[in-house]
Amino acid sequence: MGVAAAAGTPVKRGLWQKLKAVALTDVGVLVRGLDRDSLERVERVLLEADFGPASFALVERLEEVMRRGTLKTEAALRAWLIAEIAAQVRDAGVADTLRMAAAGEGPTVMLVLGVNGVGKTTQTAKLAHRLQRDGRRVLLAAADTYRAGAVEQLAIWADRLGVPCVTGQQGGDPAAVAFDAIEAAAARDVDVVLIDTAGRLHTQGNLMDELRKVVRVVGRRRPGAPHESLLVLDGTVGQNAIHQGRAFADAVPLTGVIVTKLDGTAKGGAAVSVRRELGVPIRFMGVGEGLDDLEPFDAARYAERLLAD
Ligand SMILES: Nc1nc2c(ncn2[C@@H]2O[C@H](COP(=O)(O)OP(=O)(O)OP(=O)(O)O)[C@@H](O)[C@H]2O)c(=O)[nH]1
Ligand SMILES: [Mg+2]
Repeated sequence: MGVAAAAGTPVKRGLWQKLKAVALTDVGVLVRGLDRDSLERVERVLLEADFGPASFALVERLEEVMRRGTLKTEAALRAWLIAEIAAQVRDAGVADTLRMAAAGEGPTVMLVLGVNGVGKTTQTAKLAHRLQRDGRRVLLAAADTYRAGAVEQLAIWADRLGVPCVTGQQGGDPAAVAFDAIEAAAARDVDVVLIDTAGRLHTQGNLMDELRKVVRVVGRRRPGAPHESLLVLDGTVGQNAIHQGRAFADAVPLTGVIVTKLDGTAKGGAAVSVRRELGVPIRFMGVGEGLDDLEPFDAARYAERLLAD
């Protein structure tokens, strides 16, 4: 195989390529089993891919199965790894059924939140698209009154989707926009209000307070709302996503997580820790910039993506 010879080349490699390079240094490996050094290198690759403590469990299991000599081909090793990683995240997700308000109760309210640039606005549009496909009438609320151009960005998506978009003034109160959006939804017989919020660092106390206020105001206007508070996490940022997640979960009762940018990343292992650390299920995976690039979270597909050949 001689994969190790290519180890120094500065090509952006996927996780499987990296694992192959450190584990399958020659054809004899699958027969002999992995030595200590190779196992340690595998562990390092997994840690770098943000698997966190799950890395140790994976390597332990790998050592065991290599010793038994049951993995005879590269393909078998890859399939084994996919199954193992899938098993690690299996309990991380739940079915993609979004909580909807009961019939006759008025609009369902969904809040999309997270730090800057993780993909909130894009996932809001993707969710709207998905709900529309299910026959729901959707309305978007541009509650990012903070960043210049944010309202316009959401309005463009609304235009493409052919759905109404409630906006406020730049610098205005996002809670007021959310309130107005629910009013508009009730008047127009809309099923779901999707509220896009401003990116905020989990360390910005005043902005986290602002988020709490949005939740409070929404809940007062519409008992039971928000029905969904979805935290968007960038799948490529690693363990830091967990710190962000914790701070948001402290501020707002989260109902689910959307992990984005899982397309073409050698990382993404952080999703393994999300469920365990936050106690919040992953609902969806963002796998691109288009409207259809939102998949219900599925452990096997997730593992397949991470170990794409
Ligand atoms: N590759 C990839 N890119 C994505 C995905 N989701 C969003 N993006 C891109 O990420 C960038 C940021 O997306 P936005 O939706 O504007 O992120 P945001 O969280 O709303 O950003 P702020 O409002 O500035 O906090 C854009 O270029 C998107 O096209 C995804 O699943 N995969
Ligand atoms: Mg945005």
